[in-house]
Amino acid sequence: MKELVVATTNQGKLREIRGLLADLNVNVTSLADYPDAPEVIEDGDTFEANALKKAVTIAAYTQKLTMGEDSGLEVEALDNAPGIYSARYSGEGATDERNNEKLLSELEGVEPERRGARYRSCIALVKDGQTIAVVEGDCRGEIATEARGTNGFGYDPYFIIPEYGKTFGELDPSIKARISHRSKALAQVKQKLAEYYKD
Ligand code: ITT
Repeated sequence: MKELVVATTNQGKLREIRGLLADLNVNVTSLADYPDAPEVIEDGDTFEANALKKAVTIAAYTQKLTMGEDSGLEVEALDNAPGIYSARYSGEGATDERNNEKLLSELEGVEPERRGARYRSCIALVKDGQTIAVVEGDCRGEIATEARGTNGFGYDPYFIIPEYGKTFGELDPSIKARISHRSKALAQVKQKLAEYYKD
């Protein structure tokens, strides 16, 4: 079976990517399957630079087709923070819970109409030092004032999709799989993967 390595340690992200690629008949592995892989230092200034760095570093190590995904939350009232720092927003030893606490405290007193935000996802696909694709997707929402629902991961219990009036924490994962930043980026990657695998 064909293998696609996803250069991630984030289980929430991996679960979504596996679900979205399920129809491709590809064995989707991750850094959990390559415990001795080099650590990727995310020192890029953009989602794209970090996604590429993850893919290039891990492709060089595995010698396999590798996907790097870098994503995050941009909040308008916070000048687009936490952005590329979303995973480590609360500093050393950051967890989803602490990141969410920090987000809420930064937005304390900010009225609903100024709580607009978007998730962004950039995905890079690399094999043998060649960049096969670099694509991006986004998803607009608003930041809630309290946690709602337990689905998803990261900031999802606070990320309201206005069209549904519900957070990604409350919405069924099948809806997130249709409209999320990651699903929009992956839809473009899937076209490249289909071409890549055609012979
Ligand atoms: P890898 O680098 O190992 O892939 P990571 O968690 O460090 O894992 P990122 O650097 O791309 O990944 O940071 C992504 C962060 O953005 C993630 O930890 C969440 O805090 C947030 N995030 C991204 N997509 C999200 C989503 O769909 N739902 C909730 N939070 C999300």
